[in-house]
Amino acid sequence: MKITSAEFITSAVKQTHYPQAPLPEVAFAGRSNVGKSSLINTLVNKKHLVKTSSRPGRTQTLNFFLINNKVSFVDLPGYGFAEVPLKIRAQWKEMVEGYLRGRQSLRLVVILLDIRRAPSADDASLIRWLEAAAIPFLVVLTKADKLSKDRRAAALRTIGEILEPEAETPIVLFSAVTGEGADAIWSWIRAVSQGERRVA
Ligand SMILES: Nc1nc2c(ncn2[C@@H]2O[C@H](COP(=O)(O)OP(=O)(O)O)[C@@H](O)[C@H]2O)c(=O)[nH]1
Ligand SMILES: [Mg+2]
Repeated sequence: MKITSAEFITSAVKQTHYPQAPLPEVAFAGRSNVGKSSLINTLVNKKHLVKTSSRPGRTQTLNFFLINNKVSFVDLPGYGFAEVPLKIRAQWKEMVEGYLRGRQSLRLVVILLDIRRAPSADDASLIRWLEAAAIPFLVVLTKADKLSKDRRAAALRTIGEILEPEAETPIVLFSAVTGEGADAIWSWIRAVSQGERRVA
């Protein structure tokens, strides 16, 4: 994908602060430290559009970006960080579920999972929740460079079976180090940006 522009628009915690007149939107979700900022930066060919953090679990806002004046990206706050107190978790849930449910321009949620780990209860519950809300999603396995080809194939099978024993979940392998998978993710984004959102 040729990137002509990629810029930060705004941070928001509630609906009245979201950007208006929105373009087709893609949201990125995953547990803290999974590689979400690195994925977005790779997709837009910018090293520092989104801050990569050595202090995970800090960002508790929805961050909106405008790409090529055509599609909007939303960096959702990371979840599943053990030290986050219950009160903050409840706020996360309210903020993120409110966004996912209410955002008419949302076309796709990209769910990031670390290829080396089994999906957590939080990962699984997000996926079940999106299915129930009929919101399209794509699973991206991050940090693929950390595994050999054989171990990647095994991880792909195992994670696929855990997430969706019966149906086919779309899963893309990705590495921010090699850029592998970025084109495939852009193909999905392009496809959904052109279509209408499924309605529950
Ligand atoms: N080897 C490798 N490291 C990665 C990859 N993606 C992210 N990381 C590292 O994982 C850590 C967390 O990345 P970050 O993008 O900040 O994660 P976020 O908290 O989900 O936004 C950083 O140290 C990154 O350099 C990847 O594809 N390969
Ligand atoms: Mg981040």
